[in-house]
Amino acid sequence: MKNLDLSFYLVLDPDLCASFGLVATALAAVAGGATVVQLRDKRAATDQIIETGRALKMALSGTGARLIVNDDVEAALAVGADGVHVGQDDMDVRLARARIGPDMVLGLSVETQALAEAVDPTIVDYAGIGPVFATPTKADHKQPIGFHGLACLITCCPVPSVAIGGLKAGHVREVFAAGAKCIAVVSAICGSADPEAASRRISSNIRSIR
Ligand code: TZP
Ligand code: MG
Repeated sequence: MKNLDLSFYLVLDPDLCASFGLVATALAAVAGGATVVQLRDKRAATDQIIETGRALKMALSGTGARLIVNDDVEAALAVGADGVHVGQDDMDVRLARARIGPDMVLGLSVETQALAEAVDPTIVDYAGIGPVFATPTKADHKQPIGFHGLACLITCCPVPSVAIGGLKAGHVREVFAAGAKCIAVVSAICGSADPEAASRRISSNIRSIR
């Protein structure tokens, strides 16, 4: 998996990050232990994603954290991001892989057992599985799967799994016990008054079970 430390994955939300901004929130989260940062801005046009993505890439350089761009393959390429994450309704993963080449990371959202079984490990590097719980962060999310559903989907998914949806520091143990390689959070960090401390709580919980 292209040297990607998939253990602690921050997904940035511009609204929730409004008080500190995307770059400062990402840096605080990485200082607290986040290993992957995804730029997810559903309202931005490609130009705007590229501008923000370049600022993030510059800020994160030298930290060891990896940058993933959500949805927009062309923006991910223009930014020089480490990877791109697509949903089932975004660009087809075969087309995305053809466009980004073999070296960039490609993540795919998976919400059901059938979709988990259909993941092609020669194309997709990791699966984002969820939502584990209902969450106000993603208005149109699919049916929550709970930890039991998470474990089931992970069992039939041929690539490493990133659990997402309503997850907080207190869920770390159950997420990894279900077989996930990674916990992904948005509001647990972006909505926090102290993003670095919030991130540190999650990473220290991860360390405590390893
Ligand atoms: N995909 C499934 S749930 C979700 C995404 C992007 C949002 C998760 O946000 P939060 O605040 O960690 O519940
Ligand atoms: Mg998408």
